[in-house]
Amino acid sequence: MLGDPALERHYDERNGGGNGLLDPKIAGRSQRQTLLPQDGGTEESGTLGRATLQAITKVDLGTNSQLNGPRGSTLQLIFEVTNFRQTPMQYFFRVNDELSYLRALNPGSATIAPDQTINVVVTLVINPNAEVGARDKVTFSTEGVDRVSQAAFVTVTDSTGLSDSYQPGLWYTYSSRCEGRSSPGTCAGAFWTVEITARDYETGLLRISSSPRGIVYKAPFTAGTRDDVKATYTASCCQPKVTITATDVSRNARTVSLDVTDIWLNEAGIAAVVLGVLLLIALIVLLVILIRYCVRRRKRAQELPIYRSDARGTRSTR
Ligand SMILES: [Ca+2]
Repeated sequence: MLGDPALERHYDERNGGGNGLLDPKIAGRSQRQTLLPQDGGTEESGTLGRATLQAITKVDLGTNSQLNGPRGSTLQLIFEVTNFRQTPMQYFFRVNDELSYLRALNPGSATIAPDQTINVVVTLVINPNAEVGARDKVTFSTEGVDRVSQAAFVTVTDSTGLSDSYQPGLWYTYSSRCEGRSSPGTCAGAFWTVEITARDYETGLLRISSSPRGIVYKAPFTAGTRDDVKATYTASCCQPKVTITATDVSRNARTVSLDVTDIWLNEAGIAAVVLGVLLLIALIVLLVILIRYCVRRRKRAQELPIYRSDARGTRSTR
């Protein structure tokens, strides 16, 4: 599926028809290679990327994108394209969808300076005869040195729209920490990694972002999905803090602030602490029983002379 023919003509006019975007061979290649840059990105952040963190192109869906609307409405999706390379790069953009709601793409190409982000606006008009609940899968991708794509589900709603006031779920686990390497003198050259999972049950997850940036998705996902979305964040031990935000299609956001130098216990550590507390409670109970026993014994010992004096017959008992 190569998208809306009108939109492709739009590309053709914009780019003078000479950039090869409409060449079926190139178009086919971009379909096949959709996954490669993202996979490469994950690998980079895990191995060689530890030194550079991210030397790739990244595409994110902007949080002000409109992923649902009633029949006949005009929606805009904003794709944020970032060039993480050290040099300016020229990119061509393309977009396709399944239900032919696409109307415009702006700009069709751009040169992005190092470490800069530009917004590419994709405009859709929902078919007036569309069924409520229909989902159009829109796939945006870059062409040029990197082929990176990001897909999104656009959902047709009734006139009241979708209601969702619940934040997405957000979970994390550290896969490496800066043990012994977190002080300013020892942090250089050491890295830490946290694995993130986010999920939104209502309108679906839009994106996971971080400050400072550096989130890498483990696999391509379609914005609006209700499945788990997994990502990784890796940073130098000299930068121990990060704020991670998961946002759903209705712009509900959940944020966690992490500091890798915080005291933290793994499962074995938690088990040891629980066992220690249980032992302490057992010890206290034992001590209380012992004290009560001793007190009773002493009481009985104090009462004994009275019995003795009784035995001498100074007083009669019973
Ligand atoms: Ca939600």
